[in-house]
Amino acid sequence: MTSSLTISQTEQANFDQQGFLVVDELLASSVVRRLHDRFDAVFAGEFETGVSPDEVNWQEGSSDPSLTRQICNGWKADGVVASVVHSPEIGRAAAKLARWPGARLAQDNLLWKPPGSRSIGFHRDNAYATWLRPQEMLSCWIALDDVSANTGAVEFAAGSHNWSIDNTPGGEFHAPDDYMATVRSAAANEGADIGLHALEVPAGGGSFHHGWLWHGSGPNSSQQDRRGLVVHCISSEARFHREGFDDGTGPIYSRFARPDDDALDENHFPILWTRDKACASRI
Ligand SMILES: O=C(O)CCC(=O)C(=O)O
Repeated sequence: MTSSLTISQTEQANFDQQGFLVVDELLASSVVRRLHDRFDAVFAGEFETGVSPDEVNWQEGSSDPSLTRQICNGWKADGVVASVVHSPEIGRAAAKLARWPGARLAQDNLLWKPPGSRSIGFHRDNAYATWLRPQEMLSCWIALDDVSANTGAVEFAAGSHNWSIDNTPGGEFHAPDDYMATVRSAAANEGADIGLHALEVPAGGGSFHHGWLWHGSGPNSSQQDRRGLVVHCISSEARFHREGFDDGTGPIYSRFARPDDDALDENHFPILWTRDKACASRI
């Protein structure tokens, strides 16, 4: 990370109200360039550690070129991705914003929207996390290209983390016919305005967003790539919730549960930062 990420009281208050916080600079340009090379490698199936990511949803040569390219837990395959998504600074900021005693990495997400690629449907991250208690994520989205609205920027429905959470569907993630249908219907049920905010940031900048915040992204109608690296954090105290193993991403991540213990395995869900450890060693 470029510097220590501190969250001021005003930023915390804005986050509580809006459900997201924009950060101008998270990564130095030298790291962004290295990540461009690593994105080329992992989306071409070159996994330098010899370990496959947990979700390989797009590969060069065999996948639909009009879709947003997506790989989850690329950190298992690649050291440069790991060095960024294991950041204690991101973990500390996420824990502070979520008011957790610490943060673990639930999942990373490598997302690449080439020119002309289609949308990501509006969704709430927590809706996929039925297999966790607390069912709470807080995510850091890092831009690896300059992002403007026409490159398919992430769009947040400001304040929607406070809308009701009953029966929130996970939603179709890749290229639904109408990428805003879910949020429109949620806003109508709530009697609220959608209040869209497009995340327009330079490469290396990004944001933190609340796990119940509705967000998605439109097609990339520009001639530029739009790559993003997402760090989905959870509480350091989160545990498996077996009743949710069949929903959301439960079928994928419940494979890391032990038969007789709900604790999350450090090898798959590493701790990024905890208050106690920081007191002893870092702050
Ligand atoms: O990059 C995108 O378009 C979507 C990102 C997203 O869904 C997330 O960060 O949770």
